[in-house]
Amino acid sequence: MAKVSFIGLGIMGTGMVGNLVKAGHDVTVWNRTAAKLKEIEKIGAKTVSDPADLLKDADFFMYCLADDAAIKDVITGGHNLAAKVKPGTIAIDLSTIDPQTSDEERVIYEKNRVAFLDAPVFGTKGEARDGGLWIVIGGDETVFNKSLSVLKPISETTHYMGKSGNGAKMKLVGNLLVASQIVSIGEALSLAKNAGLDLRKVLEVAAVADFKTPIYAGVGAGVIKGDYEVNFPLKLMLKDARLIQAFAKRFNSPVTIASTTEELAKEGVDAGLGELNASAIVKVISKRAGVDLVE
Ligand code: NA7
Repeated sequence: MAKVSFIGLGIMGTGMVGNLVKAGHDVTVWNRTAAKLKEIEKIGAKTVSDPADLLKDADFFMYCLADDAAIKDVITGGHNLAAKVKPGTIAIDLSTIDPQTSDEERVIYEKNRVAFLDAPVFGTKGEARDGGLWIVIGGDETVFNKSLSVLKPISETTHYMGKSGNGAKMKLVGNLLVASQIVSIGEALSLAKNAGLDLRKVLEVAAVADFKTPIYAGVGAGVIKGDYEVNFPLKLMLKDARLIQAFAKRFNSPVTIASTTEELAKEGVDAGLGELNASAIVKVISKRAGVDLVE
């Protein structure tokens, strides 16, 4: 079993650590907010109070942090751990970040003879807790194969996407699809309500017709109950909408849905909904539409 150093006890990282421990790996964790370390010790992970202590003898250095700023604070600047990792370690970034930031990480690791994979994940709290994430990976294929012992326990699927950065790129492409579905179910339910349709019946049709998706089903079921319990916070969807646009701009590729998502998510975050589930974007849409979707 491998020695794994892990950073980030957010919604996603906490589930990942649980499954790495369950798989029998020797996991040591650091998190910025120290209070979360006490909790993770209860499930059998070791903890350190100084992140530099993670780097002594790890086989894998894994992290799942909120955004580019966090990566810059912890990995490539600030604590600058990328420059301090022992040669021979495999570093795996599971965060959703700009592919350019991922490339900055790769450059530092390469100088230090540390192999690096960008390996962001699809799925939210439930998939992280149940080891059912869908991971997309960029980097050297031999390194990817060597990392399966730590990627498999946290995932249902691992897709090797090719060269370094391709995992980060795939994640933004996928999140564009996620955003489009959350916005479209919000607009569709709001229109249906305004038009006098029974939303339960609308969702029944959406669950069987050729446009069915798990996102329409999951978000739809929550919205008609008024349940916005967080699995993936709205504030991170705003981050992703901005990342997608910056990424697409480099190719002059249109992403009108991402700019709509940014506008709606920002309105929600400004209204204090940022810590709710990303489906709270539907709250913004239904408010604009002048309807209450709770049935
Ligand atoms: P959360 O639950 O918001 O957790 C974010 C984690 O990142 C958490 O451990 C934070 O530490 C950590 N973080 C955030 N900013 C920093 C800085 N500046 N320095 C150190 N640590 C930091 O997010 P999720 O778990 O839902 O998502 C994680 C990623 O997966 C994200 O990219 C998603 O888009 C997908 P804290 O506990 O707040 O001290």
